[in-house]
Amino acid sequence: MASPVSQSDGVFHSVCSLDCPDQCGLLVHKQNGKIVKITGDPEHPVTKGNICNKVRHMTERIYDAKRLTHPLRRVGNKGEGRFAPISWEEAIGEIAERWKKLIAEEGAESILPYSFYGNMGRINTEGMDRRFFHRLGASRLDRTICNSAGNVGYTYTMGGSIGTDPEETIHAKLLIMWGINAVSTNQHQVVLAEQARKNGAQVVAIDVHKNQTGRWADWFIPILPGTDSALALGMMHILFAENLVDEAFLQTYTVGHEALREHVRAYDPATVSSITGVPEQDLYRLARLYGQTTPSFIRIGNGLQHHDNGGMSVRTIACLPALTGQWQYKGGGALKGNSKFLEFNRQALQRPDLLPKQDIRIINMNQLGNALLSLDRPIRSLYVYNSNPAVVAPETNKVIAGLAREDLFTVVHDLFVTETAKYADLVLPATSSFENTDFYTSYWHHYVQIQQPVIEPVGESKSNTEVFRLLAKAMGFTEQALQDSDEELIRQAWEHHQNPGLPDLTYEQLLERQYVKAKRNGRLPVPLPTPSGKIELYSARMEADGLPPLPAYLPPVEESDYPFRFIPGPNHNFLNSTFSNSEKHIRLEKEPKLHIHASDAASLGIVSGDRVKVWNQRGECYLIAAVGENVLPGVLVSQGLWVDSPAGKPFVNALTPDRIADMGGGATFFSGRVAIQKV
Ligand SMILES: Nc1nc2c(c(=O)[nH]1)N[C@H]1C(S)=C(S)[C@@H](COP(=O)(O)OP(=O)(O)OC[C@H]3O[C@@H](n4cnc5c(=O)[nH]c(N)nc54)[C@H](O)[C@@H]3O)O[C@H]1N2
Ligand SMILES: Nc1nc2c(c(=O)[nH]1)N[C@H]1C(S)=C(S)[C@@H](COP(=O)(O)OP(=O)(O)OC[C@H]3O[C@@H](n4cnc5c(=O)[nH]c(N)nc54)[C@H](O)[C@@H]3O)O[C@H]1N2
Ligand code: SF4
Ligand SMILES: [Mo]
Repeated sequence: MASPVSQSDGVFHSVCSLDCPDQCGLLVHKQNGKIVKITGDPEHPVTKGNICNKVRHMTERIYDAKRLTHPLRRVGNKGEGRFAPISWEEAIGEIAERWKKLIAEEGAESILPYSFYGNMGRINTEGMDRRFFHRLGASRLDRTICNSAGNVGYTYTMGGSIGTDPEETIHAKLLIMWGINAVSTNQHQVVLAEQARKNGAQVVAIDVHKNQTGRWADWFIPILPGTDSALALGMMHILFAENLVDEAFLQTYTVGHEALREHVRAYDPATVSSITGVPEQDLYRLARLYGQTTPSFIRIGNGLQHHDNGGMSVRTIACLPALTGQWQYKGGGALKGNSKFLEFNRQALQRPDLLPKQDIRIINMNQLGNALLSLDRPIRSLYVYNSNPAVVAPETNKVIAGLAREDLFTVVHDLFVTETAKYADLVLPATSSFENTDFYTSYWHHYVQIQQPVIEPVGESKSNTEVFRLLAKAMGFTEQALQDSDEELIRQAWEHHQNPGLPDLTYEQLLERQYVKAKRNGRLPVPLPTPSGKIELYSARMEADGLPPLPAYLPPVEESDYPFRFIPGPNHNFLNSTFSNSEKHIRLEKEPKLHIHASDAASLGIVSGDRVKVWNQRGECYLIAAVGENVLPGVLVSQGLWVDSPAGKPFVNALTPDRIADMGGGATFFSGRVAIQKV
């Protein structure tokens, strides 16, 4: 069959490359060699032809006049965004020359890659790049900005990213959306929940903000930020006290249930209510509803783990389904992530054997500002791809001060001149995923998909894999692994992968079948990959790691006396900072709002629509007040990583802490405190 790129007209299978759990199947419509429309693929078993507004408008982004088409060299000051076009030969030549000199003078660890999942394609985000930087011997980046704390927390309990098959959640009778704004961030979970609802299921949302998801739920439970583990422990207290637990399941499939039963006596409803702000009668109602409804499903979101104690919150909530034995029932259980089912051969793809030595320093991406400003052995060159740290990383002012260093040689590879790219010495144009070959594995559903290029690269843009092949050549690296083609990379990722759920997956099958589902070894795949093979309510591994072995409530860090807790989350029409430069998406969002409780607003003389300054010891930003009852008193919530606003600088991460969470080196975006005033 001819490849889509060689056909000027037609409709082609594709996959959404954005960092979104749904990982939708797409259809790309082509006319006269150009993409004219993107729709959902009705044949995708989970997403079934529905896609979000963001991607329905994706054609405009692919052909956006602002899109980069040539490499650029900076001609203005750092941050000014003035550039002149250069050739790829010049760009690659200059990078190689600068890096060779740096390596000779200061060692390869003076170079730092910085990337995340602006594109979820595996070979372009964690394939050829890893091989290249391993071989280079550059400082290593700990990619912790998203879900590290929660993943580690969940793994202590369950052994890995092993959750309910979302397709089965249509059978649940109770669905708890816990710290997830699913209407915006996991819309197909909402579609599945709606199906369950038609069969009589109830939906509960537990959140610090009554947003789209809270309004959709049957019952919205507002909670104070960072107190979720206390709520879960309070539920456990009632479940044990009222004999709403499944003793047989606890005996067979868990360790530590006796110790947990004793331990949760301390979390009595009065104590838990005072910590969480959830009234005692609501706590009883929730615990009884959970204890008396089967199957019940908890969708654990990312928001509740962006706190100092986020790992423990997820670790604790992950224990709940075991108490009532929910893992036995179709649609029961919990889901934080499901990547374990789609594991491929990471070693073969990433080739850690190319590292020149094992003890290369590792830098936590949440502390980029510190890394650029205060390391004894300084970073002299930064290479950014698939990410926009000037907007998405915490402590923006430190990050910007670092990026502004005259002695830092910065290269940014992106589709646009992002805020980060404005500080680059060289900017390289990236292809969109529709111009690439790659494979995609969801972290929510169980399908792997392949993407073949649908159009030729726009302008002179190049994919990440292609740029790293060019850089490897220019550096004089002769390993074949650094010249392997995209197809070879995909083949290697699926050879000897030891994933029993995808026994003999080949490149050809991926092409032919389009949507390949991993098989699960049962609802609760026992033995679990925990040390005991069981669900670990008591975790000896946590104890060895210096953490409380039983679930616990550890209060959030009180970093200052500023009066408000500040939760700056993502919004509906952007994808992190992606689309924040698009007129259409900005229009849909209208303005960067700050949600404040009516009582707080009244005492500060603020009404809806007022421009407010929000500040703390780290910085300031300007937002538009939205007064109401959508947040608890003492809590402020904004949505979206904005880059431009008529209200003034909207960079919320100027206020967020770069403290590291309790587990996994995770981010603590939502554990900061701020003050506000009307301007
Ligand atoms: N439209 C859209 N979709 C996206 C994204 C996007 O930017 N826009 N981003 C993508 C990415 S990278 C990710 S990681 C996911 C994130 O998507 P989600 O998993 O939904 O995570 P967040 O939106 O960060 O936060 C979820 C909710 O947690 C709440 N929250 C904050 N702190 C607490 C707390 O202490 N307790 C409780 N119970 N709730 C709390 C917030 O108010 C928010 O409603 O979405 C992905 N999908
Ligand atoms: N305040 C606050 N900050 C947050 C969050 C929050 O909730 N609140 N969420 C955090 C979370 S969960 C995450 S995951 C991070 C996400 O942070 P990032 O990973 O930085 O995500 P984006 O802002 O979407 O930026 C991705 C960039 O990659 C580029 N890109 C896309 N495809 C390609 C490609 O193929 N090649 C190259 N070279 N570039 C490409 C895009 O154009 C875009 O500029 O943000 C974090 N920051
Ligand atoms: S962003 Fe998410 S919901 Fe939208 S098309 Fe992509 S995968 Fe689907
Ligand atoms: Mo994320």
